[in-house]
Amino acid sequence: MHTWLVVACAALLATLAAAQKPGRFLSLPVPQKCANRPKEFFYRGHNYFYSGHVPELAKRKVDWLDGRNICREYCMDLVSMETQEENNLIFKLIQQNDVPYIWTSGRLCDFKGCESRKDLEPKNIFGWFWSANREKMAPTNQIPNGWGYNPWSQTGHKKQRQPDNAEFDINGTSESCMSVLNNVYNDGIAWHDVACYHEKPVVCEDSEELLNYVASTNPGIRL
Ligand SMILES: *[C@@H]1O[C@H](CO)[C@@H](O)[C@H](O)[C@H]1NC(C)=O
Ligand SMILES: [Ca+2]
Repeated sequence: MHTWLVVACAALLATLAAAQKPGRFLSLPVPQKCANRPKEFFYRGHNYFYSGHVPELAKRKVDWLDGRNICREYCMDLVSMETQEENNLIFKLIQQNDVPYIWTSGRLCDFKGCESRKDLEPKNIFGWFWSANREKMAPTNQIPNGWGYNPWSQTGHKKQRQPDNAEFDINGTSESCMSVLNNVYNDGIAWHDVACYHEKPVVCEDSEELLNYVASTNPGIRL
């Protein structure tokens, strides 16, 4: 757990290293926005929303870091699906609303601070985590504990199972961010590694860390 936290700090730097444009940072929460954040559905103590259902965000498609920052201003972060039940809710949202794709908080640990982590090798199997809470993901080639299926797609650009880092083979751009794609490769709704610069709508999920921070620094605020 503690070693993972080291990576956690590095994750903040990582977003910088990974960004094409220099000087990009994670946004701080905006108390007023946190108090009035969109709440589309509620599951196990967390609120969620799809950006396509929020009038002021409905037309926006953003890269992965901007996606995190849209959510973070609301005391949320990109969605993390640690359980099959939660994943099913997100898949249902995508299916019922015909959403083509979304960003999640899934991220490959391929930035500064990750090099020395032998436990994350090989990266395509052991190197993925949820950046919203820094929880490690199950090995990508296995059905996660407690799940009935492997959420990573069995196919993609190279007709290989995901993650396949396909864009790296095309032009050297790593597929370091995790998206849920809706049948883009005739593969149903499934997880894919995708280059972080692509622009997509987002699903945001409450961040306990940011909500606690805003609650403790704004006495009396109702979140
Ligand atoms: C890499 O290839 C993709 C897909 O063709 C393209 O959209 C992207 O702009 C390319 N990136 C670079 C750095 O050339
Ligand atoms: Ca891929």
